[in-house]
Amino acid sequence: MLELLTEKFTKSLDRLKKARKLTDKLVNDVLRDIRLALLEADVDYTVTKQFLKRVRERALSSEVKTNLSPAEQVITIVYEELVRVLGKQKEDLKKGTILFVGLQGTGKTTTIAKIANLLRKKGYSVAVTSTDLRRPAAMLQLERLAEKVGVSYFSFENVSFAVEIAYKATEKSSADNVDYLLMDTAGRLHIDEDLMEELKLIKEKVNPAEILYVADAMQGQTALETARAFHELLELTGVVLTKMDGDARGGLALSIREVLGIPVKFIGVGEKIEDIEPFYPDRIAQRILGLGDIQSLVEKAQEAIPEDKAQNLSTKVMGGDFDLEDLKEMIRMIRNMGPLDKLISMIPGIGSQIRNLKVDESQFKKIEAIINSMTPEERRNPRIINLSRKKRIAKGSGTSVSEVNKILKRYEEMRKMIRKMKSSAGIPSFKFPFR
Ligand SMILES: Nc1nc2c(ncn2[C@@H]2O[C@H](COP(=O)(O)OP(=O)(O)O)[C@@H](O)[C@H]2O)c(=O)[nH]1
Ligand SMILES: [Mg+2]
Repeated sequence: MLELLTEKFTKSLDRLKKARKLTDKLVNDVLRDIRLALLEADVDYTVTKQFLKRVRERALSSEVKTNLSPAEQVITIVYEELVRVLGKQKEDLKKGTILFVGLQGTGKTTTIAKIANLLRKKGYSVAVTSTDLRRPAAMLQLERLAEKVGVSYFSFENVSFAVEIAYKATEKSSADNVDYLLMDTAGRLHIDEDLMEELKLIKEKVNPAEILYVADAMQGQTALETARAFHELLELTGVVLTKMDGDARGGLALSIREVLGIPVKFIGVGEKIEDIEPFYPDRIAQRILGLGDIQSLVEKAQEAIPEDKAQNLSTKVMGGDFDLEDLKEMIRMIRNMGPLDKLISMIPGIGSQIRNLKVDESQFKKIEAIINSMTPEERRNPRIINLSRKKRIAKGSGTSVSEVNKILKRYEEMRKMIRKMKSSAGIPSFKFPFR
């Protein structure tokens, strides 16, 4: 996601880092780089122009603080302006009926399931319904997803009008005290008068708390015009950008707020139910500038690892009796956090540089298999693992003696490193993993 911008921005800001003074020429050079990067990323032309104008004015004005290096000055300004373009605060969803609209195939139905899952996990009562009568398969898709996520799916027999379903669903949701009713609508390949009329009628009938426009980020600027047409008719309250995982450019994310004045509320980053993130403009700006996204990383870690367990493990590690059982637990916790390549991309300064590195998750599976094939005694005291034990472990885990050796060696190295960290005065407290 956004790799292209991150790469270009990082490169251009690197030039600044080497400079001692902020000259007009330097600022102009950097702005030229940024301009190219933005246009290449498919950011709207007017948005690009205004963005650069603001950065230039501020960079060359007296506002510039002298206690910052030239690079820090410009990076701060670029960061603040990026956040501005992206829309400042993250916006929450209002309770009530939420209507999802957009063209066919953009990810409406999938997004409804993802958001239903998020809201349900927060403890809200959530129901979903579909007004897409033209395609029975579309209704079935949502019904299945609702079941998977564990939220109610409202369906009505013998109803042949979308507007009627919409109305009945809202009645049922107030009778059932539902906090959020997520309503799917039919999509078309292109804007179509009948469909727009239907959406307008639904809006009038159910008076939704929010109307979210679902846009496929990979469609770039053409999506901007479609979004405008929907906005003119329905007054959208927010946008969900899907398929950000596939779009390295991200132009739509930077343009839509500025051009239409509607906030991006969520981004879809994959096909699975969990692959959705609330849109935090400041975090996105940090990612674009190659500063990583530490907050999201920490939140993922906190979700995956219960506080007491992490605390326990860190005490154990620092206590010196770090055994193979602990190593296994550590790997399990890390794997719980999600695909590693996605996590790595959030690490400051590193993510953008090693984006092509494919993390080999099978390595982790192998280590787990090897540790699983050991007896509890062997895990607590790996020193007793002699050749015949190694042979048994290799056989049990479907690996080889040399692979078992490799893991044991790495474990020994880790133990040594931990001991060193403990004895060095520079590290007052070691917290696992990020706290
Ligand atoms: N990679 C990726 N695929 C997505 C995302 N959101 C949806 N999709 C896929 O896009 C396709 C169309 O999604 P669907 O929800 O049926 O679109 P709808 O016609 O607007 O309801 C499906 O194959 C989804 O799995 C996303 O954020 N990332
Ligand atoms: Mg659909």
